[in-house]
Amino acid sequence: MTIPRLTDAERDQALHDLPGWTLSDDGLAIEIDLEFGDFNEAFGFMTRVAIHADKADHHPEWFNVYNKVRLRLTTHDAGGLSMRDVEMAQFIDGIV
Ligand code: HBI
Repeated sequence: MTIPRLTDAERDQALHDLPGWTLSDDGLAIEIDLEFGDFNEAFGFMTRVAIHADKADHHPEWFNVYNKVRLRLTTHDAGGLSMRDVEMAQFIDGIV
């Protein structure tokens, strides 16, 4: 499925509107490091994101150790950032 990649201007605007998220070194993703009270809270967060991701058919790349979760959002089908990543980041910002 071809999903349009964000323009540089759209990318910059998205990052401006998503505090805490940063552009990856390769420029293809947005990333954030989150810290929760304990593993149970972290995994509960991951469960909510996983359910949303499956409904949205858009899945994060993530790493969890105890109460920390690192997320990377990119759109493989676009070869970089798309609105799907922005929407997923907005969802995440809304539940942390
Ligand atoms: N998740 N992050 C991400 N990027 C994608 O391009 C993507 C996905 N989840 C599912 C998906 N694409 C669908 O197109 C599957 O058919 C591959």
